[in-house]
Amino acid sequence: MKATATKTAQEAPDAMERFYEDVKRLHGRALWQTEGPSKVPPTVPYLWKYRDFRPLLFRAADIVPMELAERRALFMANPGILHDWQASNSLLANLQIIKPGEVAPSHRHAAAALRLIVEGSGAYTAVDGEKSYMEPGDFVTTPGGTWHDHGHEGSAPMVWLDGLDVPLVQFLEASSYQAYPDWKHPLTRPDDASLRLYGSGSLKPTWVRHDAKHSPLLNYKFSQAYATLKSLAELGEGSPYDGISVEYVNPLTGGPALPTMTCCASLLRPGQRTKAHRHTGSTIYHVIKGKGTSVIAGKTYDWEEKDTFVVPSWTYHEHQGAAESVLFSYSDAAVLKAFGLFREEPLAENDGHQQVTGKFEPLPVPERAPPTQSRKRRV
Ligand code: 1HN
Repeated sequence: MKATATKTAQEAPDAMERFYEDVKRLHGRALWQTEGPSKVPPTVPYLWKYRDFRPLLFRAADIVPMELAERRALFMANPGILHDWQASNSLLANLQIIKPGEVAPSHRHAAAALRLIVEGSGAYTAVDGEKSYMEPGDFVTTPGGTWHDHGHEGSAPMVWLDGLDVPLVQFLEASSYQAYPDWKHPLTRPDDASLRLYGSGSLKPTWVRHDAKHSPLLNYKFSQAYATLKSLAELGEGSPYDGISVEYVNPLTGGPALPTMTCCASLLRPGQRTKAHRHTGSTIYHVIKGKGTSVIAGKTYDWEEKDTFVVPSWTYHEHQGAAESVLFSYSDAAVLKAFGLFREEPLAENDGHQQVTGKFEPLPVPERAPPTQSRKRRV
């Protein structure tokens, strides 16, 4: 008996097979059977062209009634994630169209949402009883758990990008959804009240209280963000990796505007090229203005105004503006930073990678010991 117990896996394959079967029967798994954390992430870099999506959105506006859709939205689905409609492992990105006179009904969900306005004006998002009127380039928040509906009081269809943390919330099995019993939640506060209370960023009204985890500001106006970026551009190049880049923050705490999503606007001066780096967290970029190129994992993506693209976690990327460009981005970095999981590193010169020409030469894979039977995936 003693001799059998000290035999290696190679010497006693039948005993190992029987052992694994016994473990599996109990819904157990031996740690050394799995390949551990080396799972390849499914998110792949991808660019969605607005010029391809726009005709589909307008067709949807013609043929899909609001009563059927609730939100007339087309998802940008990552080609690496075959089983779902998500843009990355943690984030959704979709384009939504609303026609003049329509109201998309009130509902609330645990997932947080943001809007980045793409075209049109005259529509509002109402959040917990406050209307916020939206214009192109505005960044509008719908924090998790808040009642929200959209209505359009303008004269031409309006389109925006929705960004949501739905896949993350689903992964945590923390999802919830509730439709408002009537189509429209009542209005309880003056229009754009949060903008008037908190829009200055540095002057805080002394008499109001806001204890929620999310920013009290519902609309970060593009006019203000752009003026700030232009003024900062006069000071220099900004971040080596993102250009002249600002984060949309909670004016009360300096933290992220939404607890789960880090949202930024970055200006690239004409011809400005950033250095390549990689960091944890998947990021969705949307081109508010301009045109240029990003090199992601060694492949070149040519973007123009209103396009959307995704940079997966831990993937080298760099940007170059062919004209003055403004990129909006949202990522799950807020979550990673809160839990010590955010890591960042520049593309080191001479480390075997070559990202700049669009060719990607990965580091030589270090020699590893050949897998023994005990390291093989058996399930
Ligand atoms: C949602 O509630 C909206 O309220 C848009 O406009 C897109 C995608 C998935 C789940 C909920 C909205 C959404 C969504």
